[in-house]
Amino acid sequence: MSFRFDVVTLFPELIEPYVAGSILGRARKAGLIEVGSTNPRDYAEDRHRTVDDAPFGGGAGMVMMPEPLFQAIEAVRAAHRPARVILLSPGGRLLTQDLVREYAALGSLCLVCGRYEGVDERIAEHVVDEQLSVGDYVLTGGELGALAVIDAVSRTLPGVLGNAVGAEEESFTGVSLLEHAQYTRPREWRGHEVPPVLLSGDHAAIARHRQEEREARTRSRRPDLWARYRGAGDDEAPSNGKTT
Ligand code: 9D3
Repeated sequence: MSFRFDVVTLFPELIEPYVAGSILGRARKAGLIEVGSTNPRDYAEDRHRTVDDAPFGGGAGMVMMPEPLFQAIEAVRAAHRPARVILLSPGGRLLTQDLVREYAALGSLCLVCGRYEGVDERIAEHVVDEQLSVGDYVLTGGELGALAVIDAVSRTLPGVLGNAVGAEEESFTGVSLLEHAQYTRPREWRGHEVPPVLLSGDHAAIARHRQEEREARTRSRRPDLWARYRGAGDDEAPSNGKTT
């Protein structure tokens, strides 16, 4: 059974090229995923096909009207019965790999993209199942968020990554620590050498080097992840043996 994604968006032309041009295109050809788009503008009620209006109470910008968005979501529900309807919104909960795994188990998703200053709150409150943000920065609309969800969910599905090791490794390591550095040929590039231990053939030493690098990087770049990693298990005698 293939995983079905439906994207509700005023800009369906933004979705297809990324899907077609990435590993998702291969997954689709292999019958592992399907991606559809539905445009709320097709459900506008006036001859100008209006989908936005000024905010009640005043303020800058425009708000997406509820009815065209609702009709588009209902059309997707009727046609494809998505397991969950998710509104991409800067005010939603943050996307994490744990959430990606939860979504991957559902089999189908409808991803609703806002534009302008946002969507009418009654859609957020009464129509969708949840709201999701992809990070604490401001995007122009939900489309990049929807693509992030499609990409992250798809790569967890069996068979999507050609090499099964990648998927297994990823799901196993999750994001508890940052990755170690990677190098390929040449062994000296513009005066910069590959760390000699990687050329030593000593697999235990290589594993140790990489683990130390992951910890050092995580500590300096992602103190939030480092605190969780260090705190995993017993808080007075960490099972990972780290004391700094
Ligand atoms: C002035 C207040 N802005 C909220 C931070 C208004 C606003 C800006 C940008 C409302 C919507 C948007 C469009 N962004 C998204 O639809 C969006 C988003 C994002 O901006 N950041 C991270 N994740 C997401 S998911 C959808």
